[in-house]
Amino acid sequence: MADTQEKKQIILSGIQPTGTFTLGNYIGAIRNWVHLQEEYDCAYMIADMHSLTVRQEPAKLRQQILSAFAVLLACGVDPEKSLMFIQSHVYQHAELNWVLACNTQFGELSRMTQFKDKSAKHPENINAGLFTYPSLMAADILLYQANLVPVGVDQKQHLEITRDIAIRFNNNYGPTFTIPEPYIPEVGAKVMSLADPAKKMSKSDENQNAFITILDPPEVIIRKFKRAVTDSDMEIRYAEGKDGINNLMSIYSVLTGDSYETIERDFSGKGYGDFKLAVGEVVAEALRPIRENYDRVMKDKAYLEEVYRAGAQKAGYTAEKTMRKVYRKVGFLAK
Ligand code: ATP
Ligand code: LTN
Repeated sequence: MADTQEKKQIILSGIQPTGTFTLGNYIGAIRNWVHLQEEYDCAYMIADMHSLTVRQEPAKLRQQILSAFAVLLACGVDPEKSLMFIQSHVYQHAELNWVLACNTQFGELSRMTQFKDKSAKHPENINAGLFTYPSLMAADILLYQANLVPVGVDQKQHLEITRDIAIRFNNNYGPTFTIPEPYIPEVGAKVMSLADPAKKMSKSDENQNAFITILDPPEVIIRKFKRAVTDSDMEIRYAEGKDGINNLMSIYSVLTGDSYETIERDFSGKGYGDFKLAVGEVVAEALRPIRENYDRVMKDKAYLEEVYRAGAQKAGYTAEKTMRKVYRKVGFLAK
């Protein structure tokens, strides 16, 4: 019976359409989005507004937004179970961003490591949006009153500032927002670059061999793993100082379900070459159905449009409810 059923907890997450998603995005975030949609009330968003914080080429961005949306569907995010939408289609994100930005301190934004990293990477374009990025992200989450936010570990700091902003707002204006918790996987929260295992695997890396994209064909995946940087030791074991091997082991472990002990036992006496090939094969196999689904979904533009339009409408309804409450709390006059 509907009225005796417990209300499901709400999940919201987003991903920027700044390039083809990597294996890191998949393992750290999207894969969990798919699992979580069975038990939670989920909303997943293409964060196109966030991607403007770095200069984008308009025609390419438009294509990437659609492609990113199709990749989510191809990975198994199901619009029958989850709300899927594109951030810029729901104008309340920009509205709440403003209110939250006025309740966020310069000092706390200055401490964000992503801001420091990205401004070092793009010294010619340290724009105000890059600086206030976390208040827009807080708006994304708080508009939907999310309880949980599944992300990779690099986003933990942004979740903490979101919580701080929400707690402060509730204290100043009375209960308004649900305080969200991060949901970060234990293994695979930070997949490292294959070229430099001290660095996070990132879709915007200039070195193509540093990352695997979700849409790479099997032979490319295997070639990239064969070239993955490891160490001069010979043993396949998870240990400090073996960043390259640790990274390969965690990828293998997440996708096969095997523990590190099992992997160490199964590959004892074998060389790095054998292990790299095995990891490449497991990844290629895991991504194969996604690539096939993607090719199919991308051909059906009418379906894509139908899903994102319906998503925008539904998201807008929830977002507007929160927005009306926020405007009332801060003292704006009702229309
Ligand atoms: P960019 O390189 O453009 O900064 P990105 O690859 O870091 O982008 P985002 O859109 O910023 O991707 O992140 C989307 C989601 O993927 C976030 O939840 C983030 O934590 C997760 N994620 C990104 N990179 C990794 C990684 N290497 N390992 C695990 N999770 C990751
Ligand atoms: N900043 C995130 C993308 C993002 C997001 C969100 C994640 C934008 N809005 C809301 C979770 C919830 C990133 O992954 N770089």
